[in-house]
Order: sequence, then C-alpha cells, then structure tokens
Amino acid sequence: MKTLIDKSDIRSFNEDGVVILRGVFSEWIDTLVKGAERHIKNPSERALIHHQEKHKGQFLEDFCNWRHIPEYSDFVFNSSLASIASSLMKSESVQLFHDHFFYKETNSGVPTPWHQDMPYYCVSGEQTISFWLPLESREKGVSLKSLAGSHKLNKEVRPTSWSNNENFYEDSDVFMDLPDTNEFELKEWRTEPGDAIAFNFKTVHGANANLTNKISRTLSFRLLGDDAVYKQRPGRTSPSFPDINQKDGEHLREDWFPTLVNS
Ligand SMILES: O=C(O)CCC(=O)C(=O)O
Repeated sequence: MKTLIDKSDIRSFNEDGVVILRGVFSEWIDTLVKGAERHIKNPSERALIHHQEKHKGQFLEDFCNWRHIPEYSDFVFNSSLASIASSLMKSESVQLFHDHFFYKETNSGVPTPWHQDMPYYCVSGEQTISFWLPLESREKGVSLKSLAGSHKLNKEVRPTSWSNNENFYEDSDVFMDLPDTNEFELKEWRTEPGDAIAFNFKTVHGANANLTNKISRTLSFRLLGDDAVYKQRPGRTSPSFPDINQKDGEHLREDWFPTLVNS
C-alpha cells in the first residue's frame, strides 16, 4: 500500500501546526462531491449564511452533518482520515468531533477572518486536528492560509462573531488579541481536489473572499486525540452542543463523538 504521509509531514504538522498533504484523498472526491451536492440542497438548521451588500453571492457554512449525509459518514469511517490523524497527532486514539462545510458562491465577497478554531469549541488539548478538503482546484489566493507556529501561542486568541466582528463570548478577558500576522511565516498553497491541509485547532488561519467566477466548496473534518477533553466555555460554542451534559476534563461522550481509532 502507498504510504500516504511521511516523517516530514509529521514534523511539519507538529512544528508548524499545519501541513499540506498532496493527493491523500483523491479516491474520495467523487463521494464527497456527491455528499456536498446533497448537502447544499438540504442544509441543516445549524447552517449560517453570510452575505455582503455589494456582492451577489452568499457564503454558507454548516456543521455536524455526518449522520445524515451518508457520503460524509462513509468518508469518516472508511477512508484513511483517522489513521493519518493518529500519525500526525502522535495519538493512539482518534475521536470524531464534527464536520464543517464551507460553500462560497461565485463572487461571494466574504472572507473567513483570521482565527483559531479551539476557542469556539467545547474542547481543550494539544492533540487536535482538522483536515481542510477543497472539492475544486483552488488558486493560492482562495485557498486556506495559516500562520506557522501559531498553535504554540501561550493563550487562546479571542474569538469573534464572523458576521459583525464582535466578541463571541461576553467574558473574553481570558483570551489574547490576534497577534501581528506579519510576525509569522505564512503557509498557503494552491490546492487540488484530493489534497488536504491538516492543521491543529489552535493554528491561526483564515481564507480570502471568493471573488472568482467559480464556486468554492470545502469540507473540514475535525478530530480529537488522546489528550483532548471537554471544556466549558463562557457561553454558547460554535458548533453548540446544548445538551451535552459533560464536565471539564472529561473525554467527549462516545455516543455523540465516536472513536475511529484506538490502538
Ligand atoms: O475555507 C474557509 O473559508 C475557512 C476554513 C476554516 O476556517 C476551517 O476549516 O477551520
């Protein structure tokens, strides 16, 4: 069997907090495109729509759909996703956290601001990973951009609401301001369907607006490693799990967040 990742990928993921993996999911693209097409016709009640006055296109994001989109669950349970995650995170166990869909229509004009994912989540830990999978070819300027090493900041970056840039939580003193992005090495790549950008939940990342005449569909799959545990946040998280009924420090409940690997 072809080795999908090597030691230098593992080193980059751990040192930079982000790595590009070329062609690792090529054989899954038809399945995921089919899932995305099904998804666009039937977004969940969690879906958010972002729009900017002067641009005609919309930017839709949606979360946690693997249970009702069979192509997504096929990918989660039957692809190499979990085994790659285990190697990159150096974790014996891999648990599914959630899937996140980004659908940007042509000329949708809404950027994804610089942010870390972790502070929006009811989770803490060092062993976390997201896989960002573009379903079309993406020029570097409309691909994911990340700040190398930002996963090692000693405080979490204050989360904001993407629609109005206001603080996401009322009590946000425990967070730091977004650091000067120019002080980090920028990691961004032209990407093709089948490639994945893997990054830690604490890596600061963002994406420019889609001002092209091509649609842009991306799936991010979020996974947890050995040391990831529940963390109560000072308000509603994104995605939110209102009835989760867990305490700080507990492993996330298996019935909602299945274990994919436990070696
Ligand atoms: O593709 C995008 O616009 C942003 C992706 C992102 O923020 C993520 O996957 O966490």
